[in-house]
Amino acid sequence: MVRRYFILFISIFFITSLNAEDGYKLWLRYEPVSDIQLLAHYNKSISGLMFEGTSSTIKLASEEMKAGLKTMLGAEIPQVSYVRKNGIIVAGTPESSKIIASLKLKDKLAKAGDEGYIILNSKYRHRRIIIIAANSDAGVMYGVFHFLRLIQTHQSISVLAIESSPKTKVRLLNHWDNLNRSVERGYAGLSLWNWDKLPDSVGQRYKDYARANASIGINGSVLTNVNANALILTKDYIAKVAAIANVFRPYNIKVYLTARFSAPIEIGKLKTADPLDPEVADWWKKKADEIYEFIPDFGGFLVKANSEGQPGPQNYNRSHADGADMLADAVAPHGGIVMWRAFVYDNNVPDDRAKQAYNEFVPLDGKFRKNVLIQVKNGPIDFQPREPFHPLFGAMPKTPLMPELQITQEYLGSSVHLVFLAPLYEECLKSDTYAGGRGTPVAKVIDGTLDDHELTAMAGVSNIGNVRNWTGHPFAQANWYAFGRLAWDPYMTSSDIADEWIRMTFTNRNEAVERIKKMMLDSREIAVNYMTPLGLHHIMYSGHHYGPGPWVDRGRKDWTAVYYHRADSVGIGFDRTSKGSDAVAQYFKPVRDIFEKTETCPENLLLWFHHVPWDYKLRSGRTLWDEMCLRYDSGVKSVRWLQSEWGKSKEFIDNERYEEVKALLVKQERDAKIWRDGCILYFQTFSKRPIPDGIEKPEKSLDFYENYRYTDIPGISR
Ligand code: GCW
Repeated sequence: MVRRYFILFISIFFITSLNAEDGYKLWLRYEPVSDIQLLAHYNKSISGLMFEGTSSTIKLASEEMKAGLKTMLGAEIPQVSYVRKNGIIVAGTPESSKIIASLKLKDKLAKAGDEGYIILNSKYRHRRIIIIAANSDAGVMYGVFHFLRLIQTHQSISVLAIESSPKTKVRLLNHWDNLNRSVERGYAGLSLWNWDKLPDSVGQRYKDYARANASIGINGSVLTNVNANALILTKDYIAKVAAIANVFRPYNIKVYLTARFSAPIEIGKLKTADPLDPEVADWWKKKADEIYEFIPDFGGFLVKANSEGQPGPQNYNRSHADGADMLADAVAPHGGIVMWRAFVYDNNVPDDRAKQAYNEFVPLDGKFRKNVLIQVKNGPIDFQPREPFHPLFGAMPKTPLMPELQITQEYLGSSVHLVFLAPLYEECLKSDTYAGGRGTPVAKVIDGTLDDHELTAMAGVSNIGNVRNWTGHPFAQANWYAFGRLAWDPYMTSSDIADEWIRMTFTNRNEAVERIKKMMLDSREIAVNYMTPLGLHHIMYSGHHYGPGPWVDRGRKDWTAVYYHRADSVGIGFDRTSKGSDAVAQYFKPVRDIFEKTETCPENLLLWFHHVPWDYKLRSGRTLWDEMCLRYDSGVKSVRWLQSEWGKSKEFIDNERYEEVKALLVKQERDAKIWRDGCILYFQTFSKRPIPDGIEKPEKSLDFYENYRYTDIPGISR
């Protein structure tokens, strides 16, 4: 009897543990390969591992390979010291591996650079081998993750000719994490950095975080919020940061910190933070020296200055270049860099907010030290569901510019809405700036090839927190993943990224992959439709930015919605043409001419650049008003489509994540309706036109939407 219960217990445990997929493993699930033929192919091709080198990086790479292969192939692959049979994977550098040194790989390795790698089928002493070679152990590690990805995504390994190297040098996450563990615009729990317990205890999660980042090529992490706290620069905190850096190091990840510009006053007891004051410069030099004593490979500083209340050089009538250069001089002797944000705007300037960063920074081109990068958000306002690319891209040829993309969904449904952001990133990276004539996409500016910059970088504002699945929404993991992949190669397509991610995260069954991929690729446009169609922007509710707030008209002018949509009885939209704010003039020709005219302006940016009459005829033949209503409505209907597509995916997905996404899609539909109905009813007070036929009519009155309060959304303070 007891035995029977035991068996029952064991089988229940087994079944539930099969279903239990809480998302912690991200895309590194290493599911067993169930396709028999493929499994036979892998087993035939791989018989042993020969990892050469002694560093902790090589050690972790070889452990990763061993563990990954074990679960995927169901067999322990032994570490060997000789190539005595076919199928040995030889991994190392020309220094660490005689075999690699003996093969003719010089040219290929030269192209791989510091962090790249090559993966090849080759022969050694008449035996078939697989080579994973690089110039550094970090490169080998990246190659190992790539190789594992091939198996995770069920690709053949019989003809391998992979050469890969990152197109940007510094690929980092920006954490907007505060020292009290709250995360600004974070929707996935608390900060991963448990300052109370550091430096004594550094839990497993730090390691898992580093490993996940390494698997997608991320090599840096700014631990603290750009709205900075000077305390992080005090000795006790530096020791804590050093403990984190020690965990990250083997994964080739450097730590960076945000520097509060007024730190010399706040923690240094100086009277000023004037960057031209020698005492101030000296304070920063000493501070940098101190940090590097603890963390010899410290990456450098990220700075938000003179923006949204943060202190900066302008407090002393100095320029952004004065401030950046002073900090750059402090870290330069140690090889550090400074990332100075271009996200600046001033509510005292009665000019179009979209123009301010450009106006501020273009005159400073050429004035920055060599180790300074200017970090520019993808668009000129602020991480909207859709923006045109930032006009600074291409406009500062003497200065390396790095894009800042937002991974956390501040304006895109936080961790509740399914929105795959790769299409948004891709749209920006592929936008043709014409800075060097036709065919000068943003990607070419930031990978340094346009203006010959060695120092290149890309930053993503993290969506990671301490919730079990890291990002809240299971699909939000894909945005972290996509950022890493694009930082490595800004020319990748969203479709390829989604394909890999789905196969690694959910399933390799083609039918499901195709269906889920379509959901993901359409999801961003769906959100644009139910939130801000046709170029509308910044009409979110003030404060939380989650739901609609086109009626917000109080407070600081450029934080209101009416400042941006400008709806009136004539029409709607922000006139940024030469007759309006002339923001179009900041773009190169012919981009500016294309944006200037309503007939040539892409319709998805129409209301960004134009104030358009309600009856203006769009390319569809519909009036602006009708089209706008239609887009809002189609956004809602498309969320229902997402729901039904997800329903069809049920048999391919583990129960836990299936149900979680399903429940989130219910909320997403509710929220999409609130967006649609709230916006249509509000804008109707200006358009005075009927809601066209075929569109679901709002269930409630405008008053309801204006007063709606969410009670179930992460990150909304109550
Ligand atoms: O998007 C806005 C956010 C702020 C943020 C700021 C910035 C960190 O609403 O929360 O502050 O941008 O990027 O500096």
